[in-house]
Amino acid sequence: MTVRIRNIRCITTAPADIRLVIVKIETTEDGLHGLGCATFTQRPLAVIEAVEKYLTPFLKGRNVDEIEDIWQSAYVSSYWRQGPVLNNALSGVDMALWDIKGKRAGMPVYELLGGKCRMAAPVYVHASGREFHDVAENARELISQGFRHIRLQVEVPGQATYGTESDLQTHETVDGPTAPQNIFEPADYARLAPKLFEHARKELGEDVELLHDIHERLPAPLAIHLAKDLEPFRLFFLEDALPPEDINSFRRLRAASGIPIAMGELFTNVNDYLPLIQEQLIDFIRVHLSDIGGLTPARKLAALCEFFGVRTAWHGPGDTSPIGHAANLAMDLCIPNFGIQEFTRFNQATHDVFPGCPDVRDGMLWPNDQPGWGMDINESLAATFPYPEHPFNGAWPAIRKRDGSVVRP
Ligand code: GCO
Ligand code: MG
Repeated sequence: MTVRIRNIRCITTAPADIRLVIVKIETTEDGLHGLGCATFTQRPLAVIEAVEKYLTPFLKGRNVDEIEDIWQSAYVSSYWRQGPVLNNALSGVDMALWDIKGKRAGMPVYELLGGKCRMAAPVYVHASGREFHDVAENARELISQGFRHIRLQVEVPGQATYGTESDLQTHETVDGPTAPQNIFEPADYARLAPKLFEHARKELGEDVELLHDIHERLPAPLAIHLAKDLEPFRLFFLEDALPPEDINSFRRLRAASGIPIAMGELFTNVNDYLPLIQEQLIDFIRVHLSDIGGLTPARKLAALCEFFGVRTAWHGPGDTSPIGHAANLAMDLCIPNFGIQEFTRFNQATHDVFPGCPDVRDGMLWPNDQPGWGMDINESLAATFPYPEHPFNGAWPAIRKRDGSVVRP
């Protein structure tokens, strides 16, 4: 008998103090529901509106089996498309439908996609600190826990540096460029980062894979310089060397340096990946699944990358919900061109709210092999973790140079 969408609604929760949005699809079959990640942590309220005011009425009554057609028709139902709000809304629905399909088949989603070609997904985790010494100590601790891939970030003294505690969300209390509060000088950072890796290689040796995220904070000439300066330290990859607005400069970066390049967590239009893949200007594709519209577009991109020797490194920060991590993992397990999985460990509250969270062991993420995503959400517990107070409902704070000009995130 045809199973239909009975209702689509959003569940908000913040068990790790990060605003998550989960989409729940209830069906006409008793007890059968699906969960999807629609987390756009800087604009969660806009996503909820997009789901509940637009997709819910549009999709109520649809046959849950028709994932591709639901994706295609919902995608164009806004006429203008490919932005993070609508893509996240669509992702919530898309992932929830894959979850339902898996449950109906009695299979984990990776079985629907062709089955495992690896038993678990090697992950990278983050080490950071105020001084080189702290970063190396944190990395050493992670290595002792079995991790083999570590991303290193160090604070530029006194500056709001991505990936470190100094980047905490301080909000401007004056407007405009007159009195910058979160100061960041790209050139200071570009001089410091190679020294961190020199120190880390001395301290940690050669047997660990090291990664770094520029987080789009450098203009192209500085990014190219940094890429060259980092070459001796044999990085696994260098991430977001340039902002999405500057993808043309990847040709210059590629020509100048042999460093492995990862790019793409900020793209929301899948077509932006095409020149980078076709021209082999990157080695790893970074995709925040919910920001491009879910599993349906992501699996097509992964297949495209396979033909160009580009490997995957799906985005896995704390603002990917556990459902989003489960979707990342499902793809990691069944695609041949998997590269690495970024992973942010779940705290106990997150495990409690999302029973079935994938498990990390021996530096790898393991599925629980249950149907669908193999996960659920405890809604009454989720409700006990409301969004933390925030003057702008989660917005990213402005980072500025000393002269007051805004620096990209
Ligand atoms: C990463 C990312 C994140 C983003 C965050 C934005 O590589 O993990 O850059 O830390 O900054 O997801 O909300
Ligand atoms: Mg990043």
